[in-house]
Amino acid sequence: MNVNTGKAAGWRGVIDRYSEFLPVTDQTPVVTLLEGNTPLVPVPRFAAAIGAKVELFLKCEGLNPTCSFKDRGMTLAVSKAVEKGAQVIVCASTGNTSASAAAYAARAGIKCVVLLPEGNVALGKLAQALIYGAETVEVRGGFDAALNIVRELGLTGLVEVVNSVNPYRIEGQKTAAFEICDALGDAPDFHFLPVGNAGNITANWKGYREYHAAEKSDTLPKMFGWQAAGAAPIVDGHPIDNPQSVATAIRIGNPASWQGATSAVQESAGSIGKVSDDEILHAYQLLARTEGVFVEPASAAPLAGLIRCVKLDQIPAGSIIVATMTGHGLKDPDIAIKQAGVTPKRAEATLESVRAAIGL
Ligand code: AN7
Repeated sequence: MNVNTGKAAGWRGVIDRYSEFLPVTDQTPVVTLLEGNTPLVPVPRFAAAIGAKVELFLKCEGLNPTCSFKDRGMTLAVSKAVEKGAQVIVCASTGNTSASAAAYAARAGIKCVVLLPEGNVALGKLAQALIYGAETVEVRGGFDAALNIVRELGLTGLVEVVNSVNPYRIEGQKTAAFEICDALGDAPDFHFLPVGNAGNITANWKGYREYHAAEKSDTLPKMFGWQAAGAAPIVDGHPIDNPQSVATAIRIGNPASWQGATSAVQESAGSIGKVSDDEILHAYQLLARTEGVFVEPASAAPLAGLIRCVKLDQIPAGSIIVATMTGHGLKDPDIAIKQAGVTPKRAEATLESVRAAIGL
């Protein structure tokens, strides 16, 4: 079967689609799982529920091959690693980077080593690293300590680091901004997204600027980044030793792309704020119930931030807002079950018993 015809024709991943903006040549061996091309979903019921008179769209990055935005950067980082002959890639991760690295390494037929903060990685993400066959090491410490070890491992020259300190990660991730502009016909007025290691806010802003410079869009958005209150080094102005949040993805105390985040916010006249775990979980559940969109807790941070901005009347009516939903809700089933706060009702396998259980 020719995979370039029939059902498989069309989308061939972000490197194929946006190669003119990426550091690739005809010689680059493209390692892809056909990531990108994610839906930009309008969510008017959620906007109404929070009293926002805006046009709100969610860039649903949980619909990538490993269910997070990380695949955009990983396709490029792994392709470039293979191009230069690397045999082993390595990363530290709160879970999504490791899931993505493990998948793309499997796809490329190379080895992958992931360092995870012990006890603080959501179940779905751990399952991914293990099933894709990555050498998985739980480190007794947080993400920041694990990233320091990975940086040192990189200096040995024996492995290729695929954390976002690898510039190809940022290059690949900027394609999300291209897709948003292509879908809307221009940049939105505001772009809201969660901030952990700060690679994604850096990447999206780079994407908007490059598209604008190439005259593919006429405007630039204001970048609004959101950290979890217990893990908000950029907002608080100093690294956090023991970051805490229900949103384990963004439990990061010393972001690698701190400077990139600060520049994005300053250059775009945006801001970085912090939201509490309660605010995150409220937005998380409200989104699921008003729109049927299930994201992981970290992705709800920008929605919690939007709720706050609307209350403070900081968003002009009629604004076009995009919020990045960075990861799928199924990544972290434990939190969903806990937050829902109910267990299934029980019934005998009879009509009467089920009718009694549901009160119908
Ligand atoms: C769902 O996987 O850092 O600010 O090691 O998984 O670019 O770090 C994950 C980060 C937001 C923050 N939402 O993005 C990792 C990791 C989700 C995430 C972020 C992450 P950055």
